[in-house]
Amino acid sequence: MSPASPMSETRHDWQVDEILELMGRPFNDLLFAAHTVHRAHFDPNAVQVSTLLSIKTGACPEDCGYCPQSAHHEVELERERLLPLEEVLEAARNARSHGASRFCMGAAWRNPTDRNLERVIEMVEGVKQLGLETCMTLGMLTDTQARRLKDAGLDYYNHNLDTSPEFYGQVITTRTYQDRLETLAHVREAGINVCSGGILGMGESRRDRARLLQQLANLPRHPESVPINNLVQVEGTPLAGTEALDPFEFVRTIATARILMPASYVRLSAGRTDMHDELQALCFFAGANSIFYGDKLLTTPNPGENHDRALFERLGIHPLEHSDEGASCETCGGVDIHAA
Ligand code: SAM
Ligand code: DTB
Ligand code: SF4
Repeated sequence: MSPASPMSETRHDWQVDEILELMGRPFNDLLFAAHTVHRAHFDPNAVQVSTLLSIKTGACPEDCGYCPQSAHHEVELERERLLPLEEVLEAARNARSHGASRFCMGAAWRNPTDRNLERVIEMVEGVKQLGLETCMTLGMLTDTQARRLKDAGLDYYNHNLDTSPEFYGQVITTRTYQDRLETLAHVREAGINVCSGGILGMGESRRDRARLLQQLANLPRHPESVPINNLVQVEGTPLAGTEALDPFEFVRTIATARILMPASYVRLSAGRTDMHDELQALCFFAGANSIFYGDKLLTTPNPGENHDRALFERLGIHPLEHSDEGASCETCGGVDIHAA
């Protein structure tokens, strides 16, 4: 059975040449394979919807070359201290009333201090009480911090590998790839669902994209959620002015992620404001089944809700109420076994 067979076993031993072979197939062959895998594991017309809120904006000590929130870059950005609890809950209520099933809170930190952790824990507890799934992205976590968040009821933690181990040093120098892998291990060991992916269009090669996917797919368990961001170029960041990625290359990466991590939610993440609806539709066909909803990501724009609602309608897509509803695997009937 070929590696792209819908019934192929979930693997954690992908070789980069196998991934490059998949990525380099004729476009229609790759999309057919990815869509077949997608259908075997998910309702192809259901898309999970998350809303993002920046709970602490700007002045980040890290030097990530893509990021408008880094204190190392000259970007026009209003800095904000950690938001008060009530403001966060108000935004979460609003997200819920607009159909989001998950509320993701992001902070521009290298890592949370223990004092800040206590404050974000109140946010997790409050948002959960509203009946929403919770996700946080706060930078690096120790094992103790991850366990504290788990005890508070955190459902997902987002921490991206961003790119290949080889290209990484050209984008970020203030923390290592190994630091990121360690945070992911702490999150996994604490029993929190892992959300981890990367950014395309930073000037990396196809091999770098394959290596990123290899790192994610060969983790001991696949991340439950895999955000694939297209670089949002922000004036003042070192990566502004990078040559845009061929959109078909973006779709190829989504399709390959779907084949490598068949039961994971693949999120068509940042960068949608620069994509035509046709390109987004191709991404959904290739296996993307999650998006951020709402007119802002953390600091940059996102297509407005009305636009996304109209797009879903035109494509016959419906938003998922809860992410474990989406799994419809013909082999096992559930998502957990695959993510094992
Ligand atoms: N500070 C925390 C961290 O880096 O882990 C959490 C917030 S950080 C903004 C979350 C993720 O957003 C980054 O890992 C990166 O993948 C993504 N991101 C940031 N700026 C971006 C941009 N300009 N375009 C696309 N993705 C971006
Ligand atoms: C992810 O992979 N993408 C989101 C979320 N995780 C936190 C963030 C995208 C940020 C885009 C730039 C900005 O809005 O500041
Ligand atoms: Fe800071 Fe996160 Fe932006 Fe890096 S990506 S500069 S860690 S907010």
